[in-house]
Amino acid sequence: MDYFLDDFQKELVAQARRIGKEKIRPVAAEYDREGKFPWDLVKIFADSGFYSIYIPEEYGGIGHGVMDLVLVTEELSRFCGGISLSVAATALGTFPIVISGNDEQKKKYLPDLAEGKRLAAFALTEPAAGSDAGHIATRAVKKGDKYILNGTKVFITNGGEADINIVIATTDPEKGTRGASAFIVEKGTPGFTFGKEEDKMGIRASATRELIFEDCEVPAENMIGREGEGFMVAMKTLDRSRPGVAAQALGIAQGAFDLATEYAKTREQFGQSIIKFQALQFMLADMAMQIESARATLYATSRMIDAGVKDVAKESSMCKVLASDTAMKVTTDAVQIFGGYGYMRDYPIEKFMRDAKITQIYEGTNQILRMVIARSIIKDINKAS
Ligand code: COS
Repeated sequence: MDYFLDDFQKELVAQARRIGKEKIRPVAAEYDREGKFPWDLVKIFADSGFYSIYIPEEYGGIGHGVMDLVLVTEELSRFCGGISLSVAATALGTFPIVISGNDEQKKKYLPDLAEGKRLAAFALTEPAAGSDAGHIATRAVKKGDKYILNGTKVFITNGGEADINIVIATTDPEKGTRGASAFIVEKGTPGFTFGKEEDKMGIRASATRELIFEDCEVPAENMIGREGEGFMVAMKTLDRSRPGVAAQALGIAQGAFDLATEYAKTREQFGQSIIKFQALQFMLADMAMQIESARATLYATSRMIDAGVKDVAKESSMCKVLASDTAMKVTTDAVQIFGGYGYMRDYPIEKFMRDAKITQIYEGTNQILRMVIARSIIKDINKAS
């Protein structure tokens, strides 16, 4: 399908594809096996301007939006869903500053993030607060011109590698969602350490780590927005970042589809290539339709966000659910097309299936996001009646 990308976007996609083919594909299996963070590729992404896409021009970025970020993330993820994640995860940790930060915070942090000199992370999840983001336990207590943070965040993407961490903590536990606040916490701040490095099923080239705060003193000027606005900062951020997860999922699905069609063309059984069997053709047709539906919804949502549409919780959830469910289905079918070889680590396809799974879980499980979609539908019905 033609999505009528402009010349800049076409060039961006071509550049990301080149990097994917030449730099990511040859090393993807090694990074996956060793579970190491791809700093050498981060440098290439930084030199290519991938971290600057969504940052306003006055703060060192190129002032484009979610759509261009999605195009790059999708393309890089065709080659490795783990290596590509440093870009989308940094966007997740940068959006709170872009959306709700003040001018000083933007001037201080955005130029380095745009250049890819420093990475960002977003820390909301805790051991006992995953989907129920309104009930976090990490505490921030005001003391003079500082806040003292205590608590633990888990499963933080880019954790340990990111210099700039957005931490959601409660300043008033009685108030639930209205008692949370958002802080910028720099790596190296006394009282801020890193815990367990997770050994994951997929996206193994990305870093996932615990963030531990023990009497960590954060300057009050590092609060994003006002006290009590942290939950809203988080929700608005996730509305913008979920298309990034959708793009990662879509890229993984497309990458698996590319490999599956190539294999089906060359693999022979019963005296002919298996792509000639209708059973396989129907599978490929379904995979292609699912991928294209996910892509159309993702691009439409991204364009809505860039056009300034305010309430995109429903659309952003829809594109994430659609693309991640598609990724799981398509990668599972791709393994099926490879047959016994698909199950073996010697072949690249099983990695796509492992990488796909997380996209149904993080930045809002697909169950929670279906709830967000349903709530929005009910709200619209009530408004109309
Ligand atoms: N944009 C703006 N406002 C929003 C919003 C959004 N996307 N989502 C919720 N809000 C507002 C609500 O309107 C409500 O405002 P009022 O207090 O003025 O009524 C407030 O925020 C609280 O929302 P709600 O009542 O819906 O809170 P719940 O505790 O029921 O939880 C969910 C809402 C489940 C949607 C939220 O906790 C969530 O998104 N959880 C998943 C978190 C997640 O993605 N975790 C992954 C880790 S982050 S990488």
